[in-house]
Parts: sequence; C-alpha cells; structure tokens
Amino acid sequence: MARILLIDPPFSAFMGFSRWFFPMGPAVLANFLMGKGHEVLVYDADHIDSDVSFNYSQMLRAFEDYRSHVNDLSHQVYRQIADMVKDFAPDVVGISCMSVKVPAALASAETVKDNIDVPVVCGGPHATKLPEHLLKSPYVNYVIRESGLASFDLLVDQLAGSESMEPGKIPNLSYNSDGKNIVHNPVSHREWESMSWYPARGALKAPGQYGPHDMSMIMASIGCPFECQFCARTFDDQLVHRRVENICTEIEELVNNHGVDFLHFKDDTMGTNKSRLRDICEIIAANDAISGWECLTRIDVADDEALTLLKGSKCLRVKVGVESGSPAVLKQLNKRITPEDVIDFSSRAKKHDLPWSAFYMIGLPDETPDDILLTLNLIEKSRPNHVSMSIFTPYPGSHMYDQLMREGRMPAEIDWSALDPFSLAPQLERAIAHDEFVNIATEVMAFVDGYNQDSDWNDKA
Ligand code: B12
Ligand code: SF4
Repeated sequence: MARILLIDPPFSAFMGFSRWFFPMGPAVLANFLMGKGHEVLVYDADHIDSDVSFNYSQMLRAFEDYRSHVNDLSHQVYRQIADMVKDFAPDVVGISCMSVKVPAALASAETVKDNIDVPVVCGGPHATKLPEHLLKSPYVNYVIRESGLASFDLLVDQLAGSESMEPGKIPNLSYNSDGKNIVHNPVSHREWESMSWYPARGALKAPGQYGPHDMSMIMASIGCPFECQFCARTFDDQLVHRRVENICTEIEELVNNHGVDFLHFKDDTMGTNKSRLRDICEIIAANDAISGWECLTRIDVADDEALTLLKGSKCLRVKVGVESGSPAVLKQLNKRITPEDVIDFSSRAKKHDLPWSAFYMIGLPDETPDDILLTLNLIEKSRPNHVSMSIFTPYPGSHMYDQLMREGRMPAEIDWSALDPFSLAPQLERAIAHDEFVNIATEVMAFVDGYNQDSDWNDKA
C-alpha cells in the first residue's frame, strides 16, 4: 500500500477567490487508487474560504495579481502545499495540470521536491497534450497522458511497491529515459472503458471548507462528438458515457451525505444521446430531494424534444456555447451554428420557459472590430438571461493552437501565465493590433457586466 498525494494546483486563490466545485479528475483517480488499496489524499489548493466574486471587468484587473504571485514560492498557497506534503508524507505525488495552471503546477512540483524526495507525476489536459513541456522541469519525473485510470496504479506499484522499475511497461506514460530522450509509451484505455468512474469526495482536503454547492458537480459523460476548432480535446474523439446506475448512486450520495439539492452537470455537451438524456432526466425527476439542476449543451442538440425533457425534470437553466455573432468567425470555429439559429434557440428556450446563458469569446485571431460588433448585436437580439464572455485563448489540444503554432502566430517561448481567458497580456498575433484589442476587450467586458447586472440570473459557475 502506498500513500499518494494528488494536488490540484492553485489559480483563483492568488486573486483571493475560491474556485467553484472540486477537482473531479484527481477525485476520480483517488477513488480508483483507493480501490487498489492505497491511501490517497486530494489536496485542492484552489478552494479557499472566501465570498469574493468578481465581474468581468474586475477579473481583468485581478488577473494581474495572479501573474505577480504565481511564481512566488513563498506565497501562502505554496506554504500550505508544503505543510500538506510534510504532514501527509506521501510516497508518490500526482499533480493535475490544465494549461492555465501550468505555472502553478510547476511551482507546486518544486514545492513538493523542496520538502520531500519522492517521485512527482503529472497528468491532466496539458500533461496529455504537451508532456515534453512538463518533463523539461527538473521537478517532474513522469507524465501520464489521457486518463490516469489507464495506468497510474501500475506506476505507483513500481514506484512505491516491491516491483522493479520497468517504465517501458506502463501504458500512457511519458518519461525521460536517459536524461536526453523522452519516451512516450502507447496509450491504453484499460479502466476508462469500464465507464464506472466515481469521484471520492471523501478524499478531498482544502484550505477552505466545502459546502453543498461545491460538492454538487457531477458528470454523466466525458467528451463531445463535435469539433469546434478552439476546443481542447484531452481524450481526442472519445465520448465516454457513464453507466446510468452509477450516476444514480452518486446523486443519492450527494443528497444523503452532502446535503445537495441542486445538481451542476458539467458534461461537455449534455444530451448528445437522447435515450440517455431521457434516463437521466427520469432519475432526477424521481428524486424528491433534488429541487433543480443545470447543464451545458448546444443550441442544435437542445431541440424541442430535449428542452421538454429538461424542463419536465426540474432543469432550471442551460448554458450553451454561441462564441460569436459573426457568421465568418462561426465558420472559422467550425461551430456549425448561425446567428439565426441562436435567435431561434432563444425563442424556443422562452417557449419552454428555460433560462439560458450564452458563452461568447472575443479576440479570435482573424476577428475584426466589425465581427465584435456583430457579437454585441447578437447578444442584444437574442437576449440570453446571462452572458459569459472570455478572451480567446489557444489551448494545447485544440486545432487552433496547432494552426497558430504552424503559422508562427504564437511566441516560440510561450508565457503560460499570460495564456488565460482573462489575460490582456499579448498571447498571439491577432488581426487587431494589441493596444486596440486591449481597449475593445475592456469595453466589451464592461458592456457584458452591465448586461448581466440587469439580469436575475443567480449562478456561481
Ligand atoms: C468541469 C470543467 C470545468 C469547471 C471546473 C470545475 C472544477 N472545480 O474542476 C469550470 C467550469 C470551473 C471550468 C473552468 C475552466 N476550464 Co474547464 N473543463 C471542465 C470539463 C468540462 C470537465 C473537467 C472534468 O472534471 N473532467 C472529468 C475528469 C474525470 O477528467 P480530467 O479532469 O481530465 O481527469 C482525467 C485525466 O485528465 C487524468 N488526470 C487528471 N489529473 C491527473 C493527475 C495525475 C497525476 C494523473 C496521472 C492523471 C490525471 O486522469 C483523470 C481521470 O481520467 C473539461 C472538459 C473535459 N471533458 O474534461 C473542461 C476543460 C478541462 N476546461 C478547460 C478550460 C480551458 C477551462 C477554463 C480556462 C475556461 C475559461 N474560459 O475560463 C477555466 C479554467 C478554470 C481554472 N482556472 O481552474 C479545458 C482545458 C484545456 C487545457 N489544455 O488545459 C477543457 C479540457 C475544456 C476544453 N475542451 O477545452 N472547467
Ligand atoms: S466547444 Fe462544446 S460543442 Fe464544441 S467541441 Fe468543445 S465541447 Fe463540443
């Protein structure tokens, strides 16, 4: 039996607010490893006690705080990680890494190594797509690509158990074989395909207290059959549906053990399979303790039949990606919707009395100021109940990241602390000059803040 510490690195904590929910990936891995007899603790460094929340204009300013603190190893968040490492004394440390958290993941790895001499393994979306990047750090020993359920247990057996080290035998593993050459072992989908993943909420520990809202995040599937060009695909084109009975058990656990009465489904796109959607809606409708729920979907997936199912099962709101009001930009993104579809969806959502939030982006590489005006016009015309706005960021794993790299429109040495949806630091070469873009982005965020202020949308994520 090994002691395994899984760390979800800090991010929002540097800006003084708490990240919503809990880290699902590490919690799922914890459940898996505990099932193999290991002792596992998930340290969620981004969950702090704070009631602070920012609107978009404030986020743009707060982001500079993040940038100025994220590499400061004497910051309180890293000292807390150090304390956790010393207290728990793990045999192996795993660090989850999405691209926006790269600087904090690497600083967390350094903090670990400063305090205990144990192997550090990285996984998650960034680790999957750019393992070499993380393995360049002297503080990262191994990367597991794609699902940790494929082989983290096998690696732990070798690292902390009696088995001799034969990294070549571990699927999904990337490692430095001789100080110079990085080896990427082939991928296996061993446990992943069993569709039985389950998060161990009991293994979570954070600087802050968790409440029912934090625990209420749940997933019925992972992956998406669509191919939007900006979207990062950790598991390539896999779409994995979880067993319905497994979801049902988790909902009961949420109600009985965590006081949850509102569910936040975080599937990439809910409802791509209508009969599964019907099953899930039936489970929720039958559970008297659940007063409402929400999910993310697409305006073309949420047809009238789906909206009827959602509305009939206490779904209180949906979130959909619109991205842009410009037909040219939508085409470039391969979003497969038009502004007219958005207006049609708006009237259908109204007919079904289902409030909706629209995700939009500005700052796409070839976007012009006129395209951005079209976006603002579409918001006014379609009148969603809430607008979520972000600055386009090319994430590894997306087609657009590959394309921008090919075209030399991203710096050869990427500043990962600048690659974020709220960063006004230069990230890529846009059609709009950087200074002009900063002014436009500031105005657009102020417009969206004003729009949302007039809405009765009450949401934390
Ligand atoms: C839910 C979700 C959120 C929630 C997160 C809530 C929370 N507390 O975790 C919210 C809405 C807050 C969110 C925000 C953002 N998100 Co998000 N999110 C997701 C989503 C839909 C599901 C994540 C999840 O839980 N998956 C289920 C678990 C089981 O999978 P997993 O986390 O990947 O973990 C598995 C493996 O990666 C691996 N693994 C993970 N960690 C580790 C660690 C080790 C040691 C090992 C060995 C393996 C391993 O094994 C796990 C088990 O199989 C994913 C898309 C997706 N399908 O995964 C996007 C995704 C992770 N998000 C993404 C992005 C970009 C963002 C934002 C930047 C978006 C924005 N515009 O602001 C922010 C960043 C927030 C922040 N700073 O932390 C990208 C990341 C791309 C990248 N290259 O990093 C994704 C992949 C979406 C996409 N397709 O582009 N997100
Ligand atoms: S943006 Fe949404 S619909 Fe498009 S590929 Fe990603 S998850 Fe699917």
